[in-house]
Amino acid sequence: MPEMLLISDATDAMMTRMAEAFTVHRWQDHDMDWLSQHGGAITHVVTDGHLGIAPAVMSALPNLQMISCNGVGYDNIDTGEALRRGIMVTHTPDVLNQEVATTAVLLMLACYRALLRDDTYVRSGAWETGGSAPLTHSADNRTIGILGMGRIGQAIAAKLAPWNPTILYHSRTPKDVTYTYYDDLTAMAAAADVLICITPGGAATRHLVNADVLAALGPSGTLINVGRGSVVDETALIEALQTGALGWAGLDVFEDEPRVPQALRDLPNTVLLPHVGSGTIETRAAMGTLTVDNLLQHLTEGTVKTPVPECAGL
Ligand code: NAP
Ligand code: 8YV
Repeated sequence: MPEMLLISDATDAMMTRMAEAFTVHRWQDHDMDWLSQHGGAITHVVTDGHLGIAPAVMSALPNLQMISCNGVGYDNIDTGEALRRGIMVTHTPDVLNQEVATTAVLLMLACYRALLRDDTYVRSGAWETGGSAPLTHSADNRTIGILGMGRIGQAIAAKLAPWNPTILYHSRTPKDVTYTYYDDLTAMAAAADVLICITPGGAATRHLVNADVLAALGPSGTLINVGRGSVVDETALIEALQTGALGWAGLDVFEDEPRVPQALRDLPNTVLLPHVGSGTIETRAAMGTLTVDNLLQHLTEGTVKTPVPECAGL
């Protein structure tokens, strides 16, 4: 039987299908010494966008043919090295678009309507003695800038329609959409009430959202990040939220997950989620199915359903 290395978690449904075709080695049960002995037997890897594959592990797999990533983001997989070695890399685009878009809208509404503050007001009993809760601001009719108008960015824009927004967007190249393109992120932030980040991570997008962008978004502005933590300068974000230079932040992703700075946790004007943008049973099942579909199709036919763009020509 062919042998594979499972770096990430896998659902029971994924395990059943993978074990029918492969001897599955779980990385959590092994170490580099084991890999130096057995690495030559492994042809396939399953991982996720967070764990990726460490360069030392990839180097210890001389006969690796394919890496199937259970997630659309793959910034922790060295696709340059994969391409050089002729290793196919796949990911899970599209099947999670709607879920991540729901998470972005959820965070935006929670910020505007102070959902966590008002929930605490009821649970703590403060309502019984304190009278009506303070008013919040409306999420309707806002100008919303989307950083990254790709598959998920477009799903977010569509899902926001009932709130009657004006949608702006920034990416390196304009897209075939009806929204207003800005080639300058800071200028877009200055024009927007809300900035929603949904670009990939990695060196090219690191700290795109810096102190200048946050200052442009301003004291009544709201930052939503459902892309990658590395896209936002977290130190600058904390300072902007502490000083009131920025109004609110709704964050699903952080620079050093799962460690979230205490300062962010202490702030009343943040809503924080543990990277659950795609984290429903239904969407994770769809992602898992596509992850294993790619794996098995590569094994049996030498083709895949959803290669990452860098490997599409392999
Ligand atoms: P996609 O279709 O490839 O869209 C990415 C968008 O980002 C494109 O519009 C791209 O346009 C833009 N972009 C890329 N590099 C940029 C740069 N340096 N500056 C400005 N814009 C840039 O990807 P997707 O499927 O929408 O997914 C986007 C990302 O969301 C994933 O890579 C992942 O990191 C994140 N994600 C997070 C969760 C979560 O659980 N929170 C779940 C799924 C995905 P240009 O190439 O023209 O610049
Ligand atoms: C996953 C994600 O939680 O798809 C992505 O890029 O960030 C999330 O859907 C992540 O890949 C870990 O599985």
